[in-house]
Amino acid sequence: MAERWSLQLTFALIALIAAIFYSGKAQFVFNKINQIIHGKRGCSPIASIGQVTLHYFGTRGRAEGIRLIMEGSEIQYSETNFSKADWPVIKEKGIETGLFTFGQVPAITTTTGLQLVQSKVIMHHIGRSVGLDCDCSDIHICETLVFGAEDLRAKLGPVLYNPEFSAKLRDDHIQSVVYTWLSYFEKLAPVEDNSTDADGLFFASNRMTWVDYVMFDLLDTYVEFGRLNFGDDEAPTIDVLENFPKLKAFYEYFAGRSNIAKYLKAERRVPFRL
Ligand SMILES: N[C@@H](CCC(=O)N[C@@H](CS)C(=O)NCC(=O)O)C(=O)O
Repeated sequence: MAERWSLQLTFALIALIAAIFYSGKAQFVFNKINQIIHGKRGCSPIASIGQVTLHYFGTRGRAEGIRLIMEGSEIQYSETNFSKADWPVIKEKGIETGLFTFGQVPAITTTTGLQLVQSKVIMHHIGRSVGLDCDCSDIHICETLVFGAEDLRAKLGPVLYNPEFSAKLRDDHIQSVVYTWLSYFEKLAPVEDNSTDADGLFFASNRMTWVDYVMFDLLDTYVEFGRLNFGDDEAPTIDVLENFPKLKAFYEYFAGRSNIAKYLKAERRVPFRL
């Protein structure tokens, strides 16, 4: 009797798998099962990652997006905050142990035994662990935004860390690079849409995702860049979002979310430029 049942069950399982396979919906079904198992939204949710140690200098730089998503998601974290003087020794050690995969930071280690580098990979991984992954149907939109953000971001370092950095260099960079790129992002920015169930301004999936943190961090970096004070009345600060109403609305909406608003004002937040 038991044997007959197990045979029937095996046939039923094979029939189910075949039906899912030939319907072309296998990916959809697996994603749904994954969502149910983890109780989190998004294309590829994962289990919680525990407490995090962020390995970075005591500056905002490429770690700030990671701090923002941890603050917004109430993930407990501590930081190494090493100095530039200590870096050569720390770097050698990190390469030796395998923590700094490419000899660079940010990196994270977690109480669940994870170690990871690359700022956007870390943000995505954290996002997946707290239900902030994009929907599967939006992955290409999210990747476009993140890769675009990375392209713009890569142009900032050489200007900001140029030993000759001045108000003129800042203003030239804003006029010739930042405005052009913000005009591209303006076209992708969210608008209030009452026909969806979105309860705020989000770049993808009609809800908050890790990509909103990437975009906010990018915009905040340039807002701060435009506000840099050179102690000179001849070099007034620039409101970089002034002519980008959709980006400005997103920026203000996101900055006003309660955990983010608290963090933006917190004393522990390091200044934009030391
Ligand atoms: N694509 C990497 C870039 C990392 C990167 O450029 N890290 C810099 C600090 S922001 C670094 O580690 N510099 C020290 C070095 O290269 O020795 C990311 O986004 O994490």
